[in-house]
Amino acid sequence: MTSVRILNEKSIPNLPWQNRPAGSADVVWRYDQNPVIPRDILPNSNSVFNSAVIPYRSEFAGVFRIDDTTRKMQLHRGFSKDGLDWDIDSNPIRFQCDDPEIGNFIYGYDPRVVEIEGRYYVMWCNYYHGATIGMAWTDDFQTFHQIENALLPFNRNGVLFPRKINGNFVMLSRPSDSGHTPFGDVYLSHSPDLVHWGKHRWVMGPVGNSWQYTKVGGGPSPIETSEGWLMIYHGVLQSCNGFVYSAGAALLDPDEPWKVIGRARPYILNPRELYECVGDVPNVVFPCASVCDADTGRIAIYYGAADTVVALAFAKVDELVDFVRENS
Ligand code: BMA
Repeated sequence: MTSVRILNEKSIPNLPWQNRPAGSADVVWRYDQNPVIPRDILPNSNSVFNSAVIPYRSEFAGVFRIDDTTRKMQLHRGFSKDGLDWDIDSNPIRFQCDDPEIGNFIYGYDPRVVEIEGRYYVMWCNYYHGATIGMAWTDDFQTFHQIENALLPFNRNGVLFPRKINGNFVMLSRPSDSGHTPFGDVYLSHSPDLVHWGKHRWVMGPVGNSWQYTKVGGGPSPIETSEGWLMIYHGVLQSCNGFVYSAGAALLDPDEPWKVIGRARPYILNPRELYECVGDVPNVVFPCASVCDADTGRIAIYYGAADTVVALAFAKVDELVDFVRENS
């Protein structure tokens, strides 16, 4: 065991948590009451999945992907005292935007939320002549100020790091095409102001003959540790029956985070429970948020299951870091 220090995280005494089940050796284990958010949490929700949760004013806030019963994909805010029981606004978020062309919301999905210097930033897959990375900030989860789309279409899985690195905001993304892209590598881009993005770097691609051989994409915001940035991401395998989405873990260089310093060969979570294998899109686990308690190193990972519900899993920072190092 290495002694891993967690940097830049807060203490979250009310983090949802269950110990690893007796007899299990898994590095990530599931909440035994999954799914934590049912598909019909709103009267007109078809599904709620691939959603973001963040500590907020000693409780939790979230931005949820909800597809309604017309199958429009929208983003909804929600609040919870314990990260388990959620009060989700039945009205979708209406982003304020100075530019009506950018603020013309057609659809949004797969949100991530990160706090940087006391402000909350939401990134999502946003329609602008194709899927790209939409971005907004909020101080209160009431008013959301939309800024420019970060990148050109087609792109998905925009994930901001929780702090500037060498003076720049840093974001992972996955350039793609207009469909259910059968390829995809993770790239990293820099910005001084969250509007102008450049200094693009390649981070990682698929790995042949594995659970991540078709494409990979960012997941939650990376967690900063003394051993590098702990990155949880998704990887896809194309079977004769369609895509299978699993989750993996890697370590990125502290100062030049496009450099991968470790990447576990086995997945850390894959679809095997009924709610992960049966739903609108079978065989999908898709993590979008990880909440880490600095005091204990506990992580609560929120993930979409089968494009239908939100599920929760647990891990410990030091164990995940060790897992990456021992299995790279
Ligand atoms: C991806 C995205 C995700 C979804 C996944 C599996 O391309 O659309 O929202 O969870 O496919 O359907």
